[in-house]
Amino acid sequence: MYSFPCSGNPLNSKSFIFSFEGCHAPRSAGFTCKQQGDGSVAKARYYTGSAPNPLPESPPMMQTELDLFNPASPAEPYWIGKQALVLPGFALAWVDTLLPALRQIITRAPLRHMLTPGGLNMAVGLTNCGALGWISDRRGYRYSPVDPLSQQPWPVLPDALSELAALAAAAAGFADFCPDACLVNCYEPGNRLSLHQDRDERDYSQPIVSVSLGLPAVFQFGGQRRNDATQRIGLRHGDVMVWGGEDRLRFHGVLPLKPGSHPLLGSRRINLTLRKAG
Ligand SMILES: O=C(O)CCC(=O)C(=O)O
Ligand SMILES: [Mn+2]
Repeated sequence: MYSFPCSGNPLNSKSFIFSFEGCHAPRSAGFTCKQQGDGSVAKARYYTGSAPNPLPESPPMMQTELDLFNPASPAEPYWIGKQALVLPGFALAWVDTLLPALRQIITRAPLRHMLTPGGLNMAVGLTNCGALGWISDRRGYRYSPVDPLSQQPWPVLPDALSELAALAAAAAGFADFCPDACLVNCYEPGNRLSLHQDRDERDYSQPIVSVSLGLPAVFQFGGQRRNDATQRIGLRHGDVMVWGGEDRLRFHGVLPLKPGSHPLLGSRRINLTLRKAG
């Protein structure tokens, strides 16, 4: 099991080995994704393009909590908005590369509980990789090219993560997505993320790609207004969500994480949110 302490590790720049060579993600029009994990190999096909018209009447989004803990094979991708797509199991083929990379990121830029502008500590542990990192403190929410803890640039975005994000975005109809920011969220049981919009980025025409690892969670996907009804979407280890275009500013959040233990990540959920911030 990988150890990702939410309180963070001491800074250790010697262990950091990635070099950033720019975003050179493939721009393929469709591909086959291999599922890994329990030894079996499942194949799922993902397509680029826009949402089917009409949207499926009953996408498999109303999973019960029990379903979420069942290690079933990934379902087919499904749309939860005109430009919002859930890709179950999409990241599984990258997990073996992502986990050691994440470990190095967290060693260099430890997870920390950032201060809200109101002076409270956030429950979810956060860090970043990429040219820009999302931060919060008394001065507000913003992107910074340096980690305020070390005054050093954030660890580079691993190529595997850029590639995964570009392919997932392309599957949802967003060609040439080239993220420059990856926020790492580490949830422990009981942690939640209240409804919010992602609006600290410059260009809202760029989508958001969100990768879930570890314990399952229930994601809330609302509307353009805070009080709009929300859909509940079960997100499991390896699931990826993409939302952009007319769905880019929809309110969203995460319900309190249920206790549990994931074989690879233990008692936590890690979410990687990739954005084009600058
Ligand atoms: O953890 C998640 O699935 C969502 C994270 C999120 O919305 C954010 O970091 O802005
Ligand atoms: Mn968000």
